[in-house]
Amino acid sequence: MDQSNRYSDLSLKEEDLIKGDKHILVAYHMQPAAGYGYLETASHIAAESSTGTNVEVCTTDDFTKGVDALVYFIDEAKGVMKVAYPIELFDRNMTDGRAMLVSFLTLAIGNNQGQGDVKCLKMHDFWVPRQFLRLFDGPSKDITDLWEILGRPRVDGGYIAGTIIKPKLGLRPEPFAKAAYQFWLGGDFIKNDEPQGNQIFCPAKKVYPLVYDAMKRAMDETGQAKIFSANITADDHYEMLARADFILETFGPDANKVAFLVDGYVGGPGMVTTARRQYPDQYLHYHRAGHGAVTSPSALRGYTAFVLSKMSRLQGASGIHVGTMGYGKMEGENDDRNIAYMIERDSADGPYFHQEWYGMKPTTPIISGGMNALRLPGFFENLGHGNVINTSGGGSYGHIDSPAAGAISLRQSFECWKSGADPIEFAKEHKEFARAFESFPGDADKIFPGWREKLGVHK
Ligand code: CAP
Ligand code: MG
Repeated sequence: MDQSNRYSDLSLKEEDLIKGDKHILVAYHMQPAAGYGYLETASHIAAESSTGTNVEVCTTDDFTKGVDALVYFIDEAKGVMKVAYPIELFDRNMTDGRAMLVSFLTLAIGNNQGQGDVKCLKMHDFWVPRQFLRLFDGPSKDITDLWEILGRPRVDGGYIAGTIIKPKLGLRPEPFAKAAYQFWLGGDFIKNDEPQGNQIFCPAKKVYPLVYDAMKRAMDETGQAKIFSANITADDHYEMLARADFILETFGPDANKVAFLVDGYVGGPGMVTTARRQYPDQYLHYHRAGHGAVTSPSALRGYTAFVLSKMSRLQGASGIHVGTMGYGKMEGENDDRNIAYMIERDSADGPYFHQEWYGMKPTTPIISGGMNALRLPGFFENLGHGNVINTSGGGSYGHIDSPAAGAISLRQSFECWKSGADPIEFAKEHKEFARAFESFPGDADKIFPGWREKLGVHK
C-alpha cells in the first residue's frame, strides 16, 4: 500500500522545521528492495517509525495524524531520504519527564530495519531541536575535570597519555597490577580492556586493591596524579552498582581518580544511563566494542559511527572511542574528524545537519586502536589538536624498553607535534621517542622512510 499521501510532504522546508523546534530530523541512506518505489518505501518507513503500519487501522483519529512522521526530502539518485519526527512521538520518563535515547532508537532505527520492502537503510545524521535536547542528561564530567585532577589548566589542558592493560585477558591480579604500575611511571591514564571484569583468574575483589596500591606507588614515585578507568559493565543493574561501589570504596580518598567504563554499544543506553545517573561524580567512559556490526561502511543497515558518537553525548558519556581516523588498526578515515568535532564543540556540522548544543558539556574523543608514538603526530595534524585521551595498548607494552618508556614516548610525540618540530630531529633529543622507531619498525619505515640512516640505527 502506497502511504505517501499521508506520510510524506515534500513541500516542507528544512529551515522551517529547524526554526519550528518541534521535530527531530533524521537523514538516512536508503535503497528500496526490487519492485518498490522510492517515495512509497520512504513513506512506509516513516509510517512504521511513527504512527502507522503496512495497512490503515480504524483506530486512527485526527490527533494521531498530527504526530505522523513525515518524509520531507528524497534524492532518489543519491539514495538519501530525510524524515521529520514530531517530538511528541518519543517516550518520556515517568519519574522526571525527561527524554530517553532508547525511544529514539526504537522508532528511528527500530522496526524499519527489518522491513521487507527495504534493501538498505542506514542513519547518517540526525538533528535535535533545542527544547528536546535539554531533556537529555548530557555529560556530568568532561575532560576539564580530568585536567584538573592531573594538575593542568582547565582550558587547553592537552594530551592525556593512556593505555589499556594488555594482554586483553589472561593476567592474574599481581601481573595485572604490575602492568598498571609500569605504565603509570610514565603515563596518566589506564583503562581496563573492555572484556576485563571479574574473571575467575582475576577476581575484582582481588585485583582492584592491587591496582589502587600500584596507583599510589606510582603517584608517590612520580609526584603526579594518575587515573584508572574501571569496567563496570554487567547485564544486571545491581551487579553494575556492586562493582562500581566496590571500586569507589577501594580507591577511597582517590576515588575521584576513577572513571567508569561501560560497554555502551553491547550494553545499550540503559547501561550508559545507569552509570551516568548513579555516578555523576565519575568520568563516564563509553567503550563501543561491537559497533562495527552496524556502523561499518560495509554495513547496509544500522547507523554510522558519527551517529553513535552524537547519541553518546546526549546520553551523557564523558568520553567515547571515536576510532583513529585512518591512523590506527581499526576502520576509519581522515574525515572522521567531524565525529570528534560534533561531540567536543558547542556548535558543529554533521554530514547533513548543523547542531547547536546550547552549552551541553562536551564528550572527549578517545583515540584507541593500534596507536603508538609514531602514528600520533599525523593523527594530531589531521585533527588539528591534541586535547584527547589516547589509549595505546600495543604502543605502550610493545615499546622495546618498558611500558613507562612507551608512555613517555607517547607524551613526547605530542610535544613534538605541538612544537612543530621535525620528528626525526626531535627523536635525536628524546630517547623514548627515538626508541619507538626501533620498537615499531614497520610503522617507522612507512611513515619516516630513511629513519635508520638519519637516527644511526643499523640493526
Ligand atoms: C585498543 C583496544 C580497543 C580498540 C577498540 C583493543 O588496543 O583496547 O578496544 O581500540 O576500537 O582492544 O583493540 P591497542 P575503537 O592500543 O593495543 O590497539 O577505539 O575504535 O572503538
Ligand atoms: Mg580493547
